Amino acid sequence: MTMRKFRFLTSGESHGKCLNAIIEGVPAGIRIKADTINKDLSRRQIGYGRGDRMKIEADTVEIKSGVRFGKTTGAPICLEIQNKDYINWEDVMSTIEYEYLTEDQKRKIEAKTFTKVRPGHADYAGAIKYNLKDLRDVLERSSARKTAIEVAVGSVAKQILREFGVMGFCHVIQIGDVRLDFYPKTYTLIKEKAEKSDVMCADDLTADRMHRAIDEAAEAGDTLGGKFEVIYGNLPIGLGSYVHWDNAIDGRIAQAVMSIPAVKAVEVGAGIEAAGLKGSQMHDEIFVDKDKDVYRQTNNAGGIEGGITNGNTLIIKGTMKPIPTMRKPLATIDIKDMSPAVAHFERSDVCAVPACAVVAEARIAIILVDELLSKIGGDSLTEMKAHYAQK
Ligand code: EPS
Repeated sequence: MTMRKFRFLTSGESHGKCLNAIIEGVPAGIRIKADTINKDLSRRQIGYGRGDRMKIEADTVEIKSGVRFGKTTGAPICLEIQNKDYINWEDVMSTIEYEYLTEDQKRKIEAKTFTKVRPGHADYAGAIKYNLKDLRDVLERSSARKTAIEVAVGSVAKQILREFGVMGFCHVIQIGDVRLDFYPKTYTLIKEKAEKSDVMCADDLTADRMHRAIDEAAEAGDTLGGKFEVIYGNLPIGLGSYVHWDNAIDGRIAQAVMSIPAVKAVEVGAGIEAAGLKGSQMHDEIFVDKDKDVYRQTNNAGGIEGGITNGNTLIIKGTMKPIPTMRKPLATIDIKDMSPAVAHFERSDVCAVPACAVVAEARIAIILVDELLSKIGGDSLTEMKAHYAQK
């Protein structure tokens, strides 16, 4: 993703020492709280159907630079999350040259080496692309563990957006074949109910059915995917553009969500339902009230027209496939000798759709803040606010 104003890189492996990010382009004077980041990190960890790894980790961020007395200084911001599990993987993840390792260390590494590719994972294509013989070298970075630090970056983005009244949330609308059919009436209600649910579902009965579906999948050694929705309100008109295809904000958001591990589809507003609607049913008619304020009675566009935010609520849906690491493994091959095999299994999650929703909420915040900074600019919050008032 080419970022324009809010740029960042992350590093870190699933069982390595830590996950890091360096963010560049955050104006000075923005209040950034580690506690707020930590709340988002723990939201990503909750979720009925997560595996034993989540009992080990209690993700917390350390802000290592760019913030002084609670506010950004304009300098790059460095964030770090320690992997608590690293203590169990120190030898396996060693950076020291192999010949200098002890026999005991080599035995531990051997025990964690694997060559039986998991269908649906990055294992096979990744091993061939990078010429890697031990699939651990693929797993470690392809793992969804890295989304923890992305959520921390997204949380910084959300704290910038909040200064401009832009707020978002996410909720789960499907797990396996269990769908949320009845939405609470307002976004506030959906948010409140979903926040209290360990499957992030805004309806208690549907949440119970989701629990049962996860239990059944777990018993069968299987996994489940699902669908989530991310909502952002109070966005200004004019983020994104139609002038070039890579400026369209729907395209940028789709890329940001589609590249979350296991995401297979992204929808904007009415999304795939639009195929079956007539033009007269799809498009949101425009009205003005007595003060000449523009309003609409529908939002099938999901807040974007012509690749530009149109002032309505942003509505994005994402579809996640079932997790490919399975207790009842699938038929595959062993890349050591290309013989038939059953896929590798260590431990895994049965369902991570709520976590995926939190990651999508974070990644969308990153795109929104990048677009906001591109539109209004400013080296400090004061300057940004002055520009925003004139927009
Ligand atoms: C993952 C496998 C599991 C998940 C992990 C993603 O980790 P482990 O192999 O250590 O049990 O828990 O997700 C996270 C660690 C996380 O923080 O989301 C995988 O193979 O992608």
